[in-house]
Amino acid sequence: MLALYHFGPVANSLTPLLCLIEKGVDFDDRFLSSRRWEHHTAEFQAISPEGMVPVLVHDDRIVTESTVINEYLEDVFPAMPLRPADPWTRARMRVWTKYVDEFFCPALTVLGAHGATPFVSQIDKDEMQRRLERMPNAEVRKKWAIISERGFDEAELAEARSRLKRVIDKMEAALADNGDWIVGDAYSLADIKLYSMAPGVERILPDICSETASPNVFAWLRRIEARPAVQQMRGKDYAR
Ligand SMILES: N[C@@H](CCC(=O)N[C@@H](CS)C(=O)NCC(=O)O)C(=O)O
Repeated sequence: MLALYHFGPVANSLTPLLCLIEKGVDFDDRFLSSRRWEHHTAEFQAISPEGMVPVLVHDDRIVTESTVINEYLEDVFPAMPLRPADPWTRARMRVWTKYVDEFFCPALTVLGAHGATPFVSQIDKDEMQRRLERMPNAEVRKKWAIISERGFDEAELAEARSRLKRVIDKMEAALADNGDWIVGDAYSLADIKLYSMAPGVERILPDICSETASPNVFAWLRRIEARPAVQQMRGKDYAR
């Protein structure tokens, strides 16, 4: 049995979802609606003690962390390889996936979560308090507490925007140097990981990520969107 618990084709959930579809591996698609708090059930938290997605369940084994899940999928399902064969290119792929986990994702989370403030601030205060008490992860709880009260302040938003500009500049330079893909001569787990976040920057910050501001990143985004696996993923009907 292979099952993926996820929030749909966005952010960290997109990473293993797209990897599975690219590899053509059959899996049990366990979409959870964050708006309906479907990740707060005791059943899900028995699988994911931090209450977070994505989570892969393979027979009786649980794998967490989107980057680690993709490396696991690559080891278990090596057909349609998404990891470069050359050790140096593979090392560079991992530097990029680490960079997304440690720098890109935290910066985008600030702006993404802030954008949810109008929806979250309408939740009844007692209900929100009960929700916060059901969040096992302290960082996640802190984020929800901030957006349910006031959202992030201007200094925090400015810092996140400035970090995201550095990310897009770095990607732009890498693609100018390397060509179609972020490392090596083929689409890899590094492209998938970056693609889990980059559409969010294009949507929220068009002054930083657009055809004119970042032409190489713009063309790379369109190249990825043209892939049959991405179209298949985008065509799925996840009822939010
Ligand atoms: N480092 C983890 C991060 C996972 C993560 O941040 N998941 C978010 C969704 S993108 C989550 O489950 N949040 C729970 C919540 O906001 O309540 C990974 O890459 O899998």
